[in-house]
Amino acid sequence: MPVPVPMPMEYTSEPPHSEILKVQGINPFNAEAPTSSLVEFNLTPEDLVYCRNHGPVREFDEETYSVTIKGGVGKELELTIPELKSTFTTVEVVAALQCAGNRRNEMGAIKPVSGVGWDSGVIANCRWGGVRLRDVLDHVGIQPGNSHVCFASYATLCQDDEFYGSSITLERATRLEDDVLLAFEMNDEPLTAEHGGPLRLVVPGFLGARWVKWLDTIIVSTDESPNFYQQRDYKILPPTVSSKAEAKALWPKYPCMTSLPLNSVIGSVILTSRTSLYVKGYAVPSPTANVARVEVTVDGGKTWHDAHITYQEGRWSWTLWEVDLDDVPESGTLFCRATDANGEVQPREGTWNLRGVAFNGWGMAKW
Ligand SMILES: Nc1nc2c(c(=O)[nH]1)N[C@H]1C(S)=C(S)[C@@H](COP(=O)(O)O)O[C@H]1N2
Ligand SMILES: [Mo]
Repeated sequence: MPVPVPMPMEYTSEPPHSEILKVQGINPFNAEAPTSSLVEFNLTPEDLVYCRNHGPVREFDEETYSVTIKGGVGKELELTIPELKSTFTTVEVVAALQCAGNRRNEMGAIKPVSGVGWDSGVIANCRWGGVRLRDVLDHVGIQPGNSHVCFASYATLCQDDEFYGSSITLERATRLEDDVLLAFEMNDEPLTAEHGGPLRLVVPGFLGARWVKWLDTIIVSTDESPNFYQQRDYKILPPTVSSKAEAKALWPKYPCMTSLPLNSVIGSVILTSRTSLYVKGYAVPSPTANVARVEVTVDGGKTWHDAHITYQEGRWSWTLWEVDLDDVPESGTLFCRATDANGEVQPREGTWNLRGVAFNGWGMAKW
């Protein structure tokens, strides 16, 4: 299949969306799951997987869909999904897909931020099935001097650019333990159009914006992707930058976001008696290790109670946790914090930034 002709920015032919998400916007469709529902499942069921779109959702036929790889040794290579499946080994990885704007509303409470007003439900923990990007790059051969792999979906126009794109370093793309996949399955089912089927990129640990949906082009390159979403968005600007006008000249000066930070969030609080609580939540890995411990406090951090970890699957999955608390006052404020396997602790405060990304202050809930 040649590079698909971009459709006009029209939303009339979208497949039906999940009806149990909290809708933040239609055209493009943006919706998140209630966090209290998310923490009920180890692997997030499809209907609870958030939707984050910068343009229309399009459906393609898996039999004829293809991805073109450019910048390897020799001619460019076009592979259909059936060819990807028959040429390379299919592998699976459990990884949390998380939008960089998860918890943006909490950062916005410090000072207004720009972006969709997300709570803590723009996250999904799924089992992704696909082929390793590393195997595909091995197959095409890498020219010396290249250092980035760029990804693009020309299939859908989007709000801020002619195509949707991202890039990661060649090192990240090829390290076996980083598990970067070209995925065609989610939770052991074919990947639906809503989540980028027939083919999307999976970059465990990295912000969702890099996980290009409806992936049709891969370019091995000396440079990062020039795409809007790589260069002029999804960056952590310093707290002194507080308007879009100020940000304009500064985008090129700051690095693109990669891994999301160590984080934990309270999903539900149930009063089990007048003086006891049952609390559940999730936590996500740090850039260097998965979560080893989650604690909660009802006295603002003076004393901490260890939560029981009920689920974790490998380096990239989220962690689910729960805790029973006795002798608590009638009402109050709960906080949670995560510690990773290297001893790094989630900070008390998240640092404010204009785009409201990567908020990871202690999780908070009142009862
Ligand atoms: N082609 C394309 N890929 C995309 C996007 C998009 O708008 N278009 N959104 C990105 C962002 S910001 C996120 S957080 C994830 C969301 O994936 P989901 O809708 O499957 O949850 O996809 C990423 N990949
Ligand atoms: Mo995102």
